Amino acid sequence: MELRAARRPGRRDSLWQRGGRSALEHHRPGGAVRAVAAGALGTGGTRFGRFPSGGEPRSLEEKIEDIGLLHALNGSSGAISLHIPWDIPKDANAIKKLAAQHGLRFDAMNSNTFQDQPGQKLSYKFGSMQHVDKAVRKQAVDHNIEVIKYGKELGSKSLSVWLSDGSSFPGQLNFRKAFQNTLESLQQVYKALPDDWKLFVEYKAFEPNFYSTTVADWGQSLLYTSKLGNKAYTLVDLGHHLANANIEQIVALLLMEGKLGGFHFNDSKYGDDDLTVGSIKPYQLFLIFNELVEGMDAKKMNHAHDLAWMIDASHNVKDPLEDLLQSVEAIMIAYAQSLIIDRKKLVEAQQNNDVVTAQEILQQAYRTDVRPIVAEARLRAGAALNPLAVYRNEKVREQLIKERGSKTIATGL
Ligand code: RM4
Ligand code: MN
Ligand code: MN
Repeated sequence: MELRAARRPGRRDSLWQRGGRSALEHHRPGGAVRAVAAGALGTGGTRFGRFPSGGEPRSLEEKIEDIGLLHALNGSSGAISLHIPWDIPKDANAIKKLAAQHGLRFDAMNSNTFQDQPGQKLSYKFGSMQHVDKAVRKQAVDHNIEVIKYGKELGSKSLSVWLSDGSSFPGQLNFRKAFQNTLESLQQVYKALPDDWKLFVEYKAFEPNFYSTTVADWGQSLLYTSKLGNKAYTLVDLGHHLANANIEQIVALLLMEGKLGGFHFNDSKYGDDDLTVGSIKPYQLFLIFNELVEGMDAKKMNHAHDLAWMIDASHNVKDPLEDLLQSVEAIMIAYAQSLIIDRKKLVEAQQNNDVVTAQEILQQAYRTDVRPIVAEARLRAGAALNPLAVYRNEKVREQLIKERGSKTIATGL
């Protein structure tokens, strides 16, 4: 693999004079990742502190510029997923125009009823859509409807709902009532959803509540999305499972049911760590893509468009943009590896209960170094052969710090 950084063919200008060609021209067939959660562009923190790397985006406009830069470098980051109220577009038309200049579209809109905002009337301390008080539930529903309104203005086609609702101690909550309240609230949001939109219901096993979560796992999410209707789908965030959960099996069954909406990619060792995709369990990522490719092909789905491919990560010690480049690369590698699995032989081996051959087939693909072909495909699509090297050689972070300052803090977690 050629490690030397390559620019787009025929481009002599620095990445900083990005006039002219829009990154949209460089569509990658089957290109995997389209969206990056807008919260993922700053340095994340823990409750112990935050160590910003400087030059963080100070506004939605600057977040869009950052993702535009990623997209120009890797040709596979062509959408942005906004959080409201962290990323309220003040002038939707101007924001849309700016995004289009960078070849970006708006993927799922995210609502936020897990934090209290300044000036908010009622508190979400004891939940939002599950709340025992109808007025709190209504406030949460209204917020989601407002998020849909922002999304419509931007041309988004989906809403992601992640609820932190749950309980921290036994006895705090009636599980059945909490479920029913949440379902009723979601039903009202669903009613406000345009016909060509999708509603994603994200699940998470624990945190910030530590005894129960009202949408805790894929079964519970599927229960909600099945009751809601065919515009509702389950969203899988890789870090939201209990340890050692078989995520690839979850993915296979959700796909089978036509209920898989998409992903929040990240990686984890212990919990919702939000680490760089593929940094801890790359084989698991490959096995997930194995199920995805097999399952999407069985349903004749479009790899690029029929699911939402988003990254939901937090960067405590790395430059967020470098981290995101690594994440997208890990996804492209796992995707490419899953495309070279000898499916015919695998079916045969399964049919013959030949466990050894089945394992050999998967590992043959997993152990193939597809990095050169992923890089070549990226180059041919007009992006950089080695995005990370270009980013470093062009001293992008240094330029961002010069432009924006060293103490800027992006909205998000
Ligand atoms: C949650 C979940 C959501 C994300 C928030 C900030 O753990 O992953 O998707 O928007 O964090
Ligand atoms: Mn998530
Ligand atoms: Mn999370």
